[in-house]
Amino acid sequence: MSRKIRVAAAQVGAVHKDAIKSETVKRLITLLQEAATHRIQLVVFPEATLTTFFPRHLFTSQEELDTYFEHGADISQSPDVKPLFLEADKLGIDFVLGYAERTPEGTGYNTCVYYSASSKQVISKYRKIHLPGTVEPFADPEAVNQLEKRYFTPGDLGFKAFRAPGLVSDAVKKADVKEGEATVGKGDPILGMMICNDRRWPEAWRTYALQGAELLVFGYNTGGNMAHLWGSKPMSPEAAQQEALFHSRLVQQANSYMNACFSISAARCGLDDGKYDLIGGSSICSPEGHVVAEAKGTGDELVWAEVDLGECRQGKEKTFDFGRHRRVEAYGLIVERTGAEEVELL
Ligand code: CDV
Repeated sequence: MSRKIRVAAAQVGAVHKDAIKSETVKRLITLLQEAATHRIQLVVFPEATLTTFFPRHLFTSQEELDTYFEHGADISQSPDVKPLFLEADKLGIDFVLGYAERTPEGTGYNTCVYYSASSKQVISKYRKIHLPGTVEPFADPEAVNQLEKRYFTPGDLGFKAFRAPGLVSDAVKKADVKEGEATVGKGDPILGMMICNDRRWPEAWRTYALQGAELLVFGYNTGGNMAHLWGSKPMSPEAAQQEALFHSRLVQQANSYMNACFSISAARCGLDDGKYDLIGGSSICSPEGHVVAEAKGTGDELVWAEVDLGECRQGKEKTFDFGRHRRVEAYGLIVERTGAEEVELL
């Protein structure tokens, strides 16, 4: 039984503040078409792919802010974005797309959806849970802001793993299972979605891994020079970028290994408005923590690989066989306490 699938991260370079959404979508379609030439089955696009990373700006006009959001309940019907869904149908490629969502009730979420070409519908939605940054801009006018706490509400959909149909040919289906038959690792691929800052939180990965996730996917917008946000010591812009890239790789490789899953990360990168740099480094990582494919530059670029989900079994059945080795009786604080409290002074 083969559990090989061909997957890609579609890295997207600079998208300026005044970029026209339909033009940006054309770039995504070009990446999708390139994916088709490699017989890719799943393409992951970045966080908030459709616009510049607007949470770095302070908007005083609600009308202007709302131009960066998708409105309505169904992204696949958004006039600017619909051509991407139609192309995916034509090419038979699943995709994950990040975008800013304004619900009909007016709530703003940092969202992504999984579109299944074989089902011809969105089969899963995730809303970013860990919102970094501040509500108010930094006092220093030179600082790069991260106003996600101002513009978005923490996601309300949890970390819900799901199976994607049509990616592996001989997946065991519920209806065909005989009594007592073992099905672990034989069904349709189990996926989980995160968005950017979520990748730095092991709780997110572990919650998915506890549902058997074999492939975690996420897009990101990570500034190369965010000293105000990180509180980092002074360093050159080049050193700051390298440090940001190092941490991005570190969390992806370590968490893929510790949760025995593949992962795909897709960067929005490059120099927005000739001023705001975002790191690249889109990659595909194995359950043993190795990078199997990685972006070379900071522009539009397809990063792809054929991965065998069967390779997750080693970690899931040996080192990280949760059922045999986890000790939940010792982990109470993880859910009882949010912030750290130092132990008593001596
Ligand atoms: N978009 C993000 O969530 N960015 C955060 C930092 C740069 C604020 C990140 O964790 O990469």
